[in-house]
Parts: sequence; structure tokens; C-alpha cells
Amino acid sequence: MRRTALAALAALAVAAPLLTGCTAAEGGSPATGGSSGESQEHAHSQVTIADGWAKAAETGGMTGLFGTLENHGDHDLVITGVESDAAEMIELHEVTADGVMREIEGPTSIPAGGALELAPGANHIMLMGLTRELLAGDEVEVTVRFDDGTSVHLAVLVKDYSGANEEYDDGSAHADHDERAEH
Ligand SMILES: [Cu+2]
Repeated sequence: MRRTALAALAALAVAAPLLTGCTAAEGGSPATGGSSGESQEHAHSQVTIADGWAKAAETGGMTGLFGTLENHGDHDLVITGVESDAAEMIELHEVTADGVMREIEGPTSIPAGGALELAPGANHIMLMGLTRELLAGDEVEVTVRFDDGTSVHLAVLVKDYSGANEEYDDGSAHADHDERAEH
């Protein structure tokens, strides 16, 4: 919203190499687990996103954010939360073999030196209750927090996409599948 898509791409291009070198040495407070807005205090994680994008969607709707989260650090990172001013609620979702998506149960981690793939029809970051329309060419920004107290700010391009329509409805799918998922 504040930048053009081209600027976003340029920012990503230069930010990626920088991210690996800017882990702040502040021994600040551990992750609060809360939803305070004091994100500036968090040290940057050594995580970058490759080929990040989100599907265009309407205000009040929901959409998926995709890409490859790469952990350039030397320890595994567990995702503890995802925040964005573009959505009222954000969850990490998976898609089952029968095409139903649901919130991922248990911890989701990015292995040291490894990656977490987010793709249509598979794991994704689900943005629900969009606070504004996401049009192709827009940029959407999210902050992903990790269990070591670090976080990474990601800005990805919005694209028109006709897929990724697996059960993108309200919480009813979750209610139906929660029990099955837990046993
Ligand atoms: Cu989803």
C-alpha cells in the first residue's frame, strides 16, 4: 500500500542478503507470546522468503501467502506467530490429501539451513478477514515470529491466481476436521 510493486521487489532483492547479517546482539526480553505492537524490539531472524506471493482477494475475504521460507541460521526455528495489518486473523494452514485445509496442529519449524515450502494446495500462511482489498500488483506485508524471540518482516507481491481454492471458507471446516486431526 505504501510502496509500488516494483519498489517491493527491489526492496526484497536488497534485503535478502542483508537479513543474514543483521541479527541484533541485544539480549532483550524473550518472546512475549502476546500481540503487543512492540515489534521493533525483536531481533531479525536469519530467515528470508524466496518467490513470495499472495493471492489477490477482496476486503473481508481470506487469502493464502506462499513462498519458500529459508532459514540461514544455525538452529531450527519454530514459528510462534504471524502478524499483519492486512488481516484480522492469521494462521498457518495445511491442506489434507482430500483437499481440505485446516490449521496446522502443533509446532511448525524451519530447520537450520533448510526451508519451509508454502505453496497452493499445501502449507500456506492464511490471512483471514482482510482489512483491505488485495489487488494484483499490490504488496502485502507480514511479520513472522520465532521461538528464539527473533522475527522477520516479509513483503510479497499480490498476484491474480485461479487456484488455491481448497475449502477457503469459514471455521466450519476446522470444526469438522479438528477431531480427526488430533487422533
Ligand atoms: Cu488456509
